[in-house]
Amino acid sequence: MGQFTFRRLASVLMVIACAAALYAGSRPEEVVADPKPGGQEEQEALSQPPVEPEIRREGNQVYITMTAQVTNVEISEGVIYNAWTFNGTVPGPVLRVKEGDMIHFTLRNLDPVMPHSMDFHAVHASPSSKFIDVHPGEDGTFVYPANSPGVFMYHCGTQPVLLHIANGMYGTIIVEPADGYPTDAEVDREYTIVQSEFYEENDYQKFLDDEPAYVVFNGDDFTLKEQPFTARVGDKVRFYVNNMGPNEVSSFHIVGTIMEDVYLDGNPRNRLYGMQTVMLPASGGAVVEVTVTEPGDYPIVTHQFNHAAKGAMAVLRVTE
Ligand SMILES: [Cu+2]
Repeated sequence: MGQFTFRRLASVLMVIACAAALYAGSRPEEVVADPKPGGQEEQEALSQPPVEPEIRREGNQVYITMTAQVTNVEISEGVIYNAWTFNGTVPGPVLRVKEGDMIHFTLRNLDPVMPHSMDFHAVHASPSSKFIDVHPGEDGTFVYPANSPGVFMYHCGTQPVLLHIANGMYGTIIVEPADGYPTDAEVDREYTIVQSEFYEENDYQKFLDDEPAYVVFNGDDFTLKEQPFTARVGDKVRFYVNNMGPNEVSSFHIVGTIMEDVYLDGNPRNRLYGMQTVMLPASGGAVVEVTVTEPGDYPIVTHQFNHAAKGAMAVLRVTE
């Protein structure tokens, strides 16, 4: 996040250690292993412009092409994270398909250094043949059915997975139920909220050990406060919510409302009523519906308030 990361400090220390080792007459590689995988500096110097995903439908065959790329994103005002992304945004684009669709997915890896992959939680597939690495500069195409409706996480599944998710490679795919939700006709407007965490930039040890520095909705800690979701008094508002983690759960709550209908993981058969808070495990999703009865600003939070204080807050602005 800063210009001077712990990793750079480590590399400076390594140079000093190597110089000391040479001076002492031993070979430097015996003293300290290179902590930086090759090409990391090349990645850090890069910010590839976001590109739209290509999505084309022929009947129930859906052709989706997405990119893996390295792009700077603003996670807090003035705080830039050199992220690993799908299509240049964190989270990646919200995808929507229908139950019963066959997905023809192509991952175009624009990252010059690092292999990446795509693990769709929405599909039935053999991970060892369909969620495999696509190497720098290459395309990989995989075909799988989306047979279960829901709100699903997608993420890069390249090892170590924690490194790729914490660096920004995730998003949400909504698989619309073939017969819709029982409440479809009542819904006046709908929004998507994706919760995720940021740690010290690209620092795997901190991903493993530390508390998140930021917990955010839709990729940063300011946009959804400055530009609230909107509704009118009497509207029924649907939120597709999905927690990316990588490490923390979300206790999703909308202040001033009770959730009339909740579909856990977005499956219409997982219908719950009258909930105050929905627990979203890492990767978990839900469809959450509330009717707003009075004008005002309704904060949307994770009720784990240390995380809300670190950014995971939005506003639903209701007017007459
Ligand atoms: Cu990746």
